[in-house]
Order: sequence, then structure tokens, then C-alpha cells
Amino acid sequence: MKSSEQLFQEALAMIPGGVNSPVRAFRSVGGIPFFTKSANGARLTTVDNKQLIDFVLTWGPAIHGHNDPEIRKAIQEALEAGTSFGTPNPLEVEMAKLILECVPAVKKVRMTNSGTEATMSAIRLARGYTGREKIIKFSGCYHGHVDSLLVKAGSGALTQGNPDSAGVTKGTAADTLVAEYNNLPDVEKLFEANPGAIAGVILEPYPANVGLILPQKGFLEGLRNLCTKHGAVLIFDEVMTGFRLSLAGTQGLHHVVPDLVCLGKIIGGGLPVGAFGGKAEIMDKLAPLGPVYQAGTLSGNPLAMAAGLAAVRKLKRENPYQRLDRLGIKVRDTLLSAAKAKGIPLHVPQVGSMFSLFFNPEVVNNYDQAIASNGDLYRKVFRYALDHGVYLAPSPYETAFISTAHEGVDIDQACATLDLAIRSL
Ligand code: KE4
Repeated sequence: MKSSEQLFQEALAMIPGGVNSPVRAFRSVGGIPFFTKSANGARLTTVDNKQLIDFVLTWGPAIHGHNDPEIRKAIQEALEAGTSFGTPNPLEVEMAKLILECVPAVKKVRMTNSGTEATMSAIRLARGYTGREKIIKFSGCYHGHVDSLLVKAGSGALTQGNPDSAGVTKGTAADTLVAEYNNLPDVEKLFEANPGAIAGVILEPYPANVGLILPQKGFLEGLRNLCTKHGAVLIFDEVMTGFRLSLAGTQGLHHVVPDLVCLGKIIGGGLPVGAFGGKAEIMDKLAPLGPVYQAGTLSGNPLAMAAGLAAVRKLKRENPYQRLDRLGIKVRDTLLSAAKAKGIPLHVPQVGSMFSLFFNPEVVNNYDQAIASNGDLYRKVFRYALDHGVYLAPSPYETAFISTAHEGVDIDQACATLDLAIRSL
């Protein structure tokens, strides 16, 4: 089999940057990306026959670890009946039922093929429902590559240094207002300056595309009150956190109820998927019932539904969230104690099976503090870890994920390596 180096050279000649998604290109951590041959449990096997304990988990979906036997079996069974029908199929009804059962804010739901489609559709729906044009987002939040949300965006946009992407017209960007996360007065000012013009507020309730940032006390409640007061739609983008932090996503950790919720990743069990849902009176504005058009050839695809149903049903059955939180705390404490021993300022936000590393003496509460953190130290830790068999996100503006498959030998081995990675600084 060709090496990662050989494959990357070939890819570069045919695929922009050699990758089908920019953050995979290792541009912010240096070196060339490895190519994966297979994945099982907590580990990736590269084409160079290196084994890596994986904390990226295909950017979130693999909460049970890679190649989970129940998910694989569900896909194989669905495959016997064909791959796509272009008509309604029973699995879509089961998926809708499961999402409504698990996420209280969702009274009606529509499937899409990616998180980007979910957020793009949610903001169009908010505009169609309210008849207003402006949307508030938060600097550093990433909602996929939607034109109107690629403004001060996080994840790959920030990693590549273009949080305001080329190709997004001034007209489009003009309807996107940007506030600072954890800063309610900033949001109030935008509502006061744009009376009756704001269709919705979209945010990752726990931003995880600028590293991981946690909401300060009262912030989410304050957003809920402002949206209710001004008649704007409150949209929680839980593409990453949905089913990751609880069966109801972040909504299992606080009491704030959004008007719309965007989902993805875990509900596809590793196959292409997205979804958006919420209040019936809003969702019923969607075609074919209402005037807001939204569609997708492969939306509700039976293979993706089968994989997602298996993944979510396993979460319902096992309810692994406390186990995952214990693993997250173990990694967090390992990193913090090593940094303390070295006298290096390190902040490790962690919630459940999500954590990130900010080399920063302060607690990071917003975008400006996140980007002021020491990226060079992150890159050194990334490189040391990778050279010693542990794969962290190839950017400081991402979040690490842990799966139930990490429990036991893999988490112990990874913690030993991460401890040495910090001590090697
Ligand atoms: P997709 O279109 O990539 O399925 O989802 C977009 C999206 C929407 N909302 C949130 C909160 C997200 O995190 C994402 C995508 N996440 C990134 C990783 N931070 C995907 C990785 C990539 O871009 O390759």
C-alpha cells in the first residue's frame, strides 16, 4: 500500500490542498496529514501501519468508538434492501420518533445530509417565519460553510486564518451581526440597534470550534429572554454536542429551551447526516406545508438512518455519559498536573467527553481570549503526541472527543503520553 506521503502527493495534484475538508490538511500544525487505512474502537490504523489512539473520532460521530459492531450490523442489514429510494421510508419515521423522544425542544424535525445543511436551513426558516432578515451569530462559533455564517467563524475557517471567507458577498455578510460569546450586553446592543429586524440568534451553546468554551452563569438564560422579548428565533447548533453530552445534548445540562435545534454527526453513526427541528409552528413553515423551501435528494437516506438509529439506541440503552465524563476528567487532570509540574499556564475546559487545551493563564470565555492563547505550545504537544501514538485535533481551534471504547488500556496509555507531551515542553 502507498505511504501517506505518496498518497498526499497524488492527492495534491487533484484535490485542493490534498484534502476534502481543510482542517484535515495539518496546515496549522505542520507536516503532512496521515492517511487512514482502517479504524476500530479508539484506534486508527494509518496506511503506514501506525496505530493511533484517536481523540478526533471523525470530528465527533464515533462516540462508541470506530467500527462499532452494532452500527456495522445495522448498515449491513439496511444495505440488503438497497441504498436509496427517493421516497419516504420507515427508518425516517423511527429516527424522527427517537429525536423527538430524546430532545424535548424538538416537536417536529427534518433530516438533511450534513450539519451545514441543517444550520443553513434553520436560519432560512427563522427568516421565513419572522419575515425579518438579520441573524446574530457569535465570533468563533462555526456552523458549517454556510455563506451567511462564514463571518468570524471558527474551526477550519479560523485555522486557515480566514474567519471571513472570500466569496461571501458584502450583501450576505451585511445581514449577519456578530456578538461576543458570554457577553449579553453585546447582544442587547445589537437588538436595540436593529429593532424588529433580527430573525434569529444562532450559537453553539457550548462553543467547540475555537477550542471549547463553556457558558458563564446566566448567559444562555439571558439569550432566551432577549429572543423572547424581541420575537427572534433562538437556534442552538448542537451538531457537535447533540447526543454527545447527554441524550438531549447541552439541553440535558441546563434548562434553557431553544426554538430550533440543529443536529448531526452522532445521529448518522458515521454516515452523512444532519437534522434540524423545534417548535411545530415554526417547522410547519417548511415546504411542502409552508413557504420556506428546503430539500435534499438523500435526506433521510436509509443507510444513514439505520446507522444513526443504532448509534442513538445504544446511547439510550447504555447511558454512558457519566463514564465518559469520568474519562474526560481523567484526561483533564493529567494535563493540568503535568503543566503545573512544568510551571506552564494551561487551561483545560472539559465537559463530559469533550475537552481542549488553551495555553493561557486565564480561563478562556470568548474568542479573543482563545486566539490569544499560545498556539506554538499546542502545536508542540500535538506533534509529540502524534509521534508517540496519540492523535489530537490538528488545530488548537477544535475540541477533542473521547469514546466509550477509550475506557481501560487506551485511556491509560493516552494519558501517559499526554503527560510526557506536556513535560517535554
Ligand atoms: P458538517 O457540514 O461538517 O457536517 O457540519 C458543520 C458543523 C455545524 N455545526 C457545528 C457546531 C460543527 O462543529 C460543524 C462541523 N464541525 C467540524 C469540526 N469542528 C467538521 C470538521 C470539518 O470541517 O472537516
